[in-house]
Amino acid sequence: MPEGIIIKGIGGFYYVKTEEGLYECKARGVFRKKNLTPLPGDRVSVAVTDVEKKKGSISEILPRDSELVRPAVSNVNQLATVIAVKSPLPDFDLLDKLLVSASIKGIQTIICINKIDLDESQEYKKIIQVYSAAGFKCLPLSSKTESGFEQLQESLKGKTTVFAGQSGVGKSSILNIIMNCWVMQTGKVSEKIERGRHTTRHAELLELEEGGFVADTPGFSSFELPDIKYDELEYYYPEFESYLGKCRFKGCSHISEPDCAVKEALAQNLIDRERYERYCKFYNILKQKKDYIKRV
Ligand SMILES: Nc1nc2c(ncn2[C@@H]2O[C@H](COP(=O)(O)OP(=O)(O)OP(=O)(O)O)[C@@H](O)[C@H]2O)c(=O)[nH]1
Ligand SMILES: [Mg+2]
Ligand SMILES: [Zn+2]
Repeated sequence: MPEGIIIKGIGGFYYVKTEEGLYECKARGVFRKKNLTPLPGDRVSVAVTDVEKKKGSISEILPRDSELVRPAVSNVNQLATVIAVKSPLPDFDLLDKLLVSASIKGIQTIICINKIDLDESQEYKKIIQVYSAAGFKCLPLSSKTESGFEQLQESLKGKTTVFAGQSGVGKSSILNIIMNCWVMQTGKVSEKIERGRHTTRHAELLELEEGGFVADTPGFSSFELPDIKYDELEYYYPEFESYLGKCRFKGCSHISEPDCAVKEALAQNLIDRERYERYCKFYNILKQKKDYIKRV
């Protein structure tokens, strides 16, 4: 029984890449009963029903290491968050939310800073400074001039990476370069809506020559932090790590308490102020949600 990875699912069919080629599979009813939907990224066993036509049915889904909801892909081990230095200007709220969400799921992240060809004053260097100091790997890119791609390809080898970020930052353009062909539609949102009105967007894993998979996602219109307890948010800021547990008060929120190690680090510019302010904002949002749930 061949084993493989689901690379996409469309209309009840799942396409499974195995060593013997690509199989078109149906899922067995047993999954429906268990309320288990096969996802791209799933490692599965295929019961072959037609060798010639490469058809079969999925007989088993191996345990998942991780599961993303948007897009629905399993076994993702890297999230490539994409921002553009310009056009559109970076949405740092969204970036930080994505970084926190990935960290909650135990998925490692990289930050792609695209469109550096438009960045005459080299603003991107400041972004790199802030985010590398916070502990993230940053890659400056231009899909126009194709610069920075060697380093990016190196970071993708052997992993399943999902690209995510605002609309128009160049996710699909980046993937087209990585895949060395026109696999993803790019361009202005308005044009895309015209062209793509009737095409549902399914996540599809694209296999890299050097091993590993990548997947594109449509740009976010809004993105909420996952429902975690507000007092856990601190764990998802790598730059806070060495200060946690060193504040005067147990359960310090690092917002209003005195003798706070995080705030001291902030005062010494060891923590970026804007990242910190977004932390405070997210903390308050999570706390309000919690208080609201308590009240009703
Ligand atoms: N100057 C410049 N333009 C770029 C670059 N990368 C992408 N673009 C342009 O930016 C526009 C948006 O690119 P896409 O790749 O469609 O962006 P996307 O992130 O996939 O957008 P959504 O699919 O809507 O989420 C297109 O017109 C691209 O040609 C770049 O590095 N430099
Ligand atoms: Mg796109
Ligand atoms: Zn504190």
